[in-house]
Amino acid sequence: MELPSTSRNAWWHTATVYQVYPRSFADSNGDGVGDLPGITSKLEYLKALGIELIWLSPVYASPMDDNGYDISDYQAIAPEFGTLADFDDLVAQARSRGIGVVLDLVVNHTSDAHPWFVQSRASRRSAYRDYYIWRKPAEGGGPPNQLTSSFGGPAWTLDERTGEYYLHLFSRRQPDLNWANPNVRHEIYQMMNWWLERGIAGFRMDVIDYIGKQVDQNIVTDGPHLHDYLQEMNRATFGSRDVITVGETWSATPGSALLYSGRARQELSMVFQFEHVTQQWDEIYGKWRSQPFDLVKLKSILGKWQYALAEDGWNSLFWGNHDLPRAVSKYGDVKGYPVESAKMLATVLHLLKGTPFVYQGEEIGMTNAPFTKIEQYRDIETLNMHRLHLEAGLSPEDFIRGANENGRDNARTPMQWSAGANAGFTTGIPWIDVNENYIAINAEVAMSDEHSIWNHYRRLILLRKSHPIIVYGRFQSYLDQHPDIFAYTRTLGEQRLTVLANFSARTITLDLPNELQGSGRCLISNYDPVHKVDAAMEFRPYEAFAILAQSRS
Ligand code: TEU
Ligand code: CA
Repeated sequence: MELPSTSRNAWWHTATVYQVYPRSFADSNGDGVGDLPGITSKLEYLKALGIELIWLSPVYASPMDDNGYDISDYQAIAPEFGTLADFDDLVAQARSRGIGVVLDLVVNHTSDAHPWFVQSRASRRSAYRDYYIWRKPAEGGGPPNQLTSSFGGPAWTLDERTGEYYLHLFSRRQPDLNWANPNVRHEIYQMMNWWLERGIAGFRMDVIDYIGKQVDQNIVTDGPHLHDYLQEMNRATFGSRDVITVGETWSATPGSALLYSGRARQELSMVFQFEHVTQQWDEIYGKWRSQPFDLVKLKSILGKWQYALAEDGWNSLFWGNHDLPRAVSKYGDVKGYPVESAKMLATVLHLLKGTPFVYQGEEIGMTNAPFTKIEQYRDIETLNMHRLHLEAGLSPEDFIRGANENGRDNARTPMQWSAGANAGFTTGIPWIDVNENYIAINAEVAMSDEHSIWNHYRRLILLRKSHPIIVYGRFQSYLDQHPDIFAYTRTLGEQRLTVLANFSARTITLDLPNELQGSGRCLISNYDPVHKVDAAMEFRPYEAFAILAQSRS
């Protein structure tokens, strides 16, 4: 079969990636914290699901100010997660099951406990001073400029000892590295090679769109040297190896995504783009006051990305991760149609062109945990915002309501393995409360039920491996203005795949355009199989299905 030349020959085009948040995945020793041996013990589970890659959120040595996104030693494992031997064992055991391990590369910043920063702050003349971003106070005192931290407050902290401010775009315990310094870049590349030598399958790159920042011009994302650095990194590290790389880029546009993932450019395999996430945020309060869900907007954004990266570049596909609300809570219907809506969301996403990412627990329909008080939260972002928003006059109840919708911890509760104590996650006291719905929603129940969300994910993951049209077919959207129906086709050669989904809890009847009508083989559906699309179709609540047909040429 003739495949589009721009997207030929990458093994990860047919793979589905599973994100493990180690702290919450599986605890092997009863200390309440998930760990590497815990992950290794669940490889059979992931293999059964059809997963070929695991993206591990950070497991490096860390004071855990931001759950490991603050690294104090890039070449050591945090003791609570295990040892390097445990890591090597995980990689080997995963490989023997055809699963690769992708590490989270957090190199925009380190922990303030990293030896580089300890030396950097010791003196203005330290050899490491220029590893970070130091500036004199503004004239008349105060921070050098108005840049703010993602976790609230100024992005600058005054270090008394040397009388200068250092930059931290996240917590004050996450000082930003100075990528303009070639020594910094060189040390990072060496570290990356050290991990590549250990047999990892690639990197997910934390806020990688920040590394070209030019703080004196107030430029944080997409700085002038960003793509030079990525090309240099590619040449110095993974470029010669067959690995997968995905950049976390909140600022990405279809245009910049082509720079990151264009085939000829030798940068990354793909990026995570967040337009479909941030379209729901408030202009001033961001995610802490979200806007009502708008399917027309969502379709236009996802469609725009499908069209833009059709010939070159590559899309990532995801609904959730450890920073975002649970997909079914955000876009589905947890109260009325938890199973139907979770399957619908999976169907729509996994049949698009790109590489799908599943966030742990999504495959069993885990929901945002309903927290009632701030004491249940652990996340630095939520705790900081709580303080700031209450100071600004918000009521504690209103804050908790917003946090339940979009707080990171509500989607970071332990993986629900069984109906046993603590959902089978730990024999000890979990580091964060288990969602109380684990009796009904857990992996054990899900795997034994042919009609479960889990089995629906398993089928979708398998379909991608066996149907090139899902991997490479040309995307075309329909019914763009319809408020409830998501409709698109994929075409490849003589084949045509029609995907139709009802994003609402209502029964929707509508006249379908000619191009969507016809009959074929039902590849997947969340009600009974549908083999034929008629002019007048009735969609049940959250119904979604895909029909494969020979196209009319
Ligand atoms: O996230 C980047 C990031 O911008 C998020 O913090 C985001 O702004 C926030 O969750 C939305 O309110 C990455 C990691 O995925 C995240 O877990 C880390 O906290 C952050 O970088 C710092 O390393
Ligand atoms: Ca443990």
